[in-house]
Amino acid sequence: MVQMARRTHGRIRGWTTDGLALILGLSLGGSLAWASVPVVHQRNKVFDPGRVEIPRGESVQFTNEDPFIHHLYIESPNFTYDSGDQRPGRMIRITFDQPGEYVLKCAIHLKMQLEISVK
Ligand SMILES: [Cu+2]
Repeated sequence: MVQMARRTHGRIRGWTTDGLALILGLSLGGSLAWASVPVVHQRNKVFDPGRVEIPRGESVQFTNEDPFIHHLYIESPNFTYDSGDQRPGRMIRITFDQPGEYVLKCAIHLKMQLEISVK
């Protein structure tokens, strides 16, 4: 899985999506800081990358690049989240205000897991 995340192909896709996020952020009146939000791709029923570390108060953006629905959720003692249906192409941002180690899962694809470390 680590090797997949390091493929050049993955990097190019990442740049493209960041560019799109920048354009969307500007068109929505957002600041340039919007583009610096870490992006996690959902592709082939895998989170890429499989782990992210962010400072407290920051957001992570998720992009469904699969041709089918995902459903993100977090169940933790100090933070719960449920995205509902995440249709293909839909971007979701989740903000983490509490420090801790979180596991983000997909309610549809049970093997999909992402570790999120909030410092
Ligand atoms: Cu899924």
